[in-house]
Amino acid sequence: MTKSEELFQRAVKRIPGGVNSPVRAYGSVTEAPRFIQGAVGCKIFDVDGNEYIDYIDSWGPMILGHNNEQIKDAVIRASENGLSFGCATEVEVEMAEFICDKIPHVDMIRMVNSGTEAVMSALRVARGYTGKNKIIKFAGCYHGHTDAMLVSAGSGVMTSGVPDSAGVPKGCTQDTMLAVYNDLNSVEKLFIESDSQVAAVIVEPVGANMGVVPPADGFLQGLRDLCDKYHALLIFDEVITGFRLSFSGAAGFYGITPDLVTYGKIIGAGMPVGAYGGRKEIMEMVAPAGPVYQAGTLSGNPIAMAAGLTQLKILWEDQDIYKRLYQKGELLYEGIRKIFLEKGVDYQVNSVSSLGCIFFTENKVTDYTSAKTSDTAEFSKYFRYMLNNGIHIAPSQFEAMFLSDAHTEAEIQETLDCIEKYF
Ligand code: KE4
Repeated sequence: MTKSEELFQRAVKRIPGGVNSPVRAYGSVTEAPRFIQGAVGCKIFDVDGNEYIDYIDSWGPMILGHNNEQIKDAVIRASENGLSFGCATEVEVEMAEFICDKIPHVDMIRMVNSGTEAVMSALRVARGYTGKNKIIKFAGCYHGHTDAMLVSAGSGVMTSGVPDSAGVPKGCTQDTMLAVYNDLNSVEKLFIESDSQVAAVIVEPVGANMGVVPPADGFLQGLRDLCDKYHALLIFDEVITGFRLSFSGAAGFYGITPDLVTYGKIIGAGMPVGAYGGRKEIMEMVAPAGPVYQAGTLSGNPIAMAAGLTQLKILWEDQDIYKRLYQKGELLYEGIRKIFLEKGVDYQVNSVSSLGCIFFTENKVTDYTSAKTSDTAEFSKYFRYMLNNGIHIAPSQFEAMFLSDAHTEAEIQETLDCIEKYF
């Protein structure tokens, strides 16, 4: 028995499913999860001494690669003053100023402790600001596990959400309406049906939780126009794309201005940080400045701020990283497309810059319904082959591969060689 297997046997006795977040359990790929000892750069090491090229990257935060020296030093230095005070600190002001000075559509920002908290809070602010209750989300988009967002029908448009988790009362999702990603008509239909009672449309500007689904040309601008037409707020959930596609995230990459934006992952550099921000007149609704309540014991934690601010400063000062990430993405995903072409494999490869994935379906994947035509059993076989050949990808067909600045051409070529051998 491997140490990972032994740890998993112990874990399942004390932690639901043996993990602290479901996807880590490898449930859909019928393997015992690898327990990780450590990581550096683009490599990750499990407790049995196996080394992998890592494309999970902690689900996105490790854009510079694991265990970055400057970030580690900043955490150690900050921890020498104490771990948490529950009081205002200078680094929180520096973090807020740094982001607001550099991202045009963020006048004010509030730190929280996860992407879920950022989304939950942004939805509450949108409702408080507009005085409306309805929220439009897209089937297949994941915005964390706040009750109102645990609605994601497979196909078609539903005009009122049906919870897809136990424990979520209908009342929590009755104001959540589901549209079809990349289908502006499905969105306008909901605006009309709800008699313009929509507070906000929330969208992953690049779908990355149904696998990677890029926005069709005009989709994001169309959402912007519909929100203006029906007086709703446009919320970009940039927990994955924020500071990844550009320093201003997908908003900067595609040139679309959201009213509110949510962040996670990269903003904390691996420490528990989320944030939401936007126009001043909206954000001044948030307590104690305004009537929308939101709070958090560890929000703006000084150690987490030291880590996140250090990472953001590195990204800001070396913006060539975004070109490097784009080029690495082209190398990897175009490389896979070339292999499929040569081998007559008719699976799909969707990508946007450093984000991408293989869909095990011959259908073009443009939304949740088409994503779900993927053969997850075939994916599971592929996952196990890659893992056992030293390539660590997400244990689910409906996740993204994450490239970091630490991945070099050598690792990308090693990955392509492995994929070529498999297919
Ligand atoms: P967290 O609460 O997990 O920090 O963020 C929730 C969230 C919100 N919005 C988007 C677009 C997200 O992708 C996420 C979380 N992403 C998943 C990966 N698909 C986190 C991994 C996990 O759940 O363990």
